[in-house]
Amino acid sequence: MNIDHRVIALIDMDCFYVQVEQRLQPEFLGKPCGVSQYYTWKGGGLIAVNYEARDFGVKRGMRGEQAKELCPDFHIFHVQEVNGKANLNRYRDASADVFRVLNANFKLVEKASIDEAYIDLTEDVQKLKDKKLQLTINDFSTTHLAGCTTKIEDERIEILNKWLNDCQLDDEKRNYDLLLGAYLIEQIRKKIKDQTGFFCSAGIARNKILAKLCCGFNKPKKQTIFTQSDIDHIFDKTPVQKIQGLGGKAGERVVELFQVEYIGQLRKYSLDMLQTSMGEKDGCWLFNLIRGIETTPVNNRNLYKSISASKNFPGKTCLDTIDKIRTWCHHLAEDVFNRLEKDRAENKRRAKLLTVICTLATNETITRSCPINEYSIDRFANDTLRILKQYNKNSLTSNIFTPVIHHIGISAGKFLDNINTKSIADLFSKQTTKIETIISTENIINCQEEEEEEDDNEEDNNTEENILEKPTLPIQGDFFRKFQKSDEQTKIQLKSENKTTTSSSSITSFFSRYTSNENILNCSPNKIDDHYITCSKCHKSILIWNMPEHEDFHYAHELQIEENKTNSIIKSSKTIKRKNTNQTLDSFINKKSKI
Ligand code: TTP
Repeated sequence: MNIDHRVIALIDMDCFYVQVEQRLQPEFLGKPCGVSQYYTWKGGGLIAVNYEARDFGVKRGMRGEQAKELCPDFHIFHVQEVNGKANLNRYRDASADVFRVLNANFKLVEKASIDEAYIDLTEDVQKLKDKKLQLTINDFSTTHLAGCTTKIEDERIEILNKWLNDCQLDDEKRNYDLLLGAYLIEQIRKKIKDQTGFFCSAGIARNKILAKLCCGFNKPKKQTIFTQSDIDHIFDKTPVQKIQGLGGKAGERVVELFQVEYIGQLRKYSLDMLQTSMGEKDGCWLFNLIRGIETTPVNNRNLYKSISASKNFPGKTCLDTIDKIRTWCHHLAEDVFNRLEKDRAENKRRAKLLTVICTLATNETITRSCPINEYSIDRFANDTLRILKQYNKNSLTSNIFTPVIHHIGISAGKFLDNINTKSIADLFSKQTTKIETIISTENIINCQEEEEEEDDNEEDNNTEENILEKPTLPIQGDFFRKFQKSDEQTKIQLKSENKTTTSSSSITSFFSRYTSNENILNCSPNKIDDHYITCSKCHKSILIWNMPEHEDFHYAHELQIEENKTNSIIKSSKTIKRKNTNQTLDSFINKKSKI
């Protein structure tokens, strides 16, 4: 398959959590609404806001009370709490409804988050070509072209109509497959609406990055096509950090290093210059990207890699007795157990590894894993408690636990696929014949003590299942590590190189070398968006609220590798000092939620 002729779509549900709530309470349809989590302080923090409310200036991250000041009719839905902890099941179930529709209609669907999916439409489009459809503007009632920014409907229709005719008449049919892709996405979006009640938006392009970028151009309830000829003029106005993979720190580095604001400004740098500054892989990835080439495939992935539950206990809410810890171990175990059971029934698989993560008042974060021999709330809770008790400095007879606990998470992962429900008992019994292993790592994080506030410290501590290898851009080179080490040095080097900017003809010749598939190196930087942060281990960017589970995955994964290597019973502790000592994940999240 020629990678440059792929047709990729990104479907993104509009203000998803709000729509889920409105489906349950349709009387709020069309009214300004938002969803808040932990309704205890100033109306709770808003994690989703619908478009009616956005018109009043209400934004995610605001407090419910602030939203009401801006929009007195604003209605707040609250995330359900079970045992004092956010329960996201209703959103997960709604997401499953959407994915059922997508999977029933397309072969290659990748779940990118709870409300986002990439679809590789290339084959579907080829099949559609054989049908020789005569498409008209009426087939594209919500379609926009990325290069056309008009808000006037008549103008949209006129411009799109012209493009549509050009596509169908063009002998080379250069954009015809994008048009067919857009046609398929118009259809599927209607199906999603009919079958789930939810509206969504979409982007249609040659690759995932462009599809993701243009999906946001005309939200909500619309879709946008990004053609190759749009790239230069759109990139000239697109801030570097708007590109997925170049958000957050990664984008900051690029901006700082190359002294640019917009992604298109990087076009003046030659491949050599980019590679000299960023390393071979990252430089090449960026060089291709700014020319609209990005080869990351859509991975057919719909299942979560781990199922997790976690809870923060900031300030005075810390867990300081065995009784409290036991209760929470039970709550978290119950949450994970229920979702594992559902997952087993639906997906015919079972988790093999339980990972417990805990942050103590000493700023240590401990991660330990043990095999899952059976699905049982008591077993999960007891294993977790047993692990935690090892860090209690008090006597075994005392109910007091020192140092106090500020966070507990448990995560079940390492799934064994294709299990036959009848043989589950067998599978578990086989597992129990193995010597039970408890493997441990201790990861010391220099956390800053969180300022004690109201419950808002708990925000974003969702227990969202993680798609740990999701939106996989391949792990890239060591651009950021390199930058951290020698920023100044590289900057100076670039400044001098900048004086001898490569001429456009030489860029073209470079470019032509890199447009054949063999030469487009599969190299990608971190995937960072507004809501993404970079994982220090794999350098992928991860949705902020998925980070705790993502980290769990690494620990569990590393532990499993260790286990396989030595097949030992108990592994010695391993201490990893984190590079970023200034900010904990929690403080990052909490700060963000206060914006
Ligand atoms: P998003 O897709 O980022 O946003 P959205 O669907 O609410 O709105 P948009 O139309 O702009 O895409 O997130 C999907 C859901 O994930 C969102 O409805 C609520 C939840 N979420 C959180 O719980 N915490 C967060 O920090 C973010 C960003 C989202």
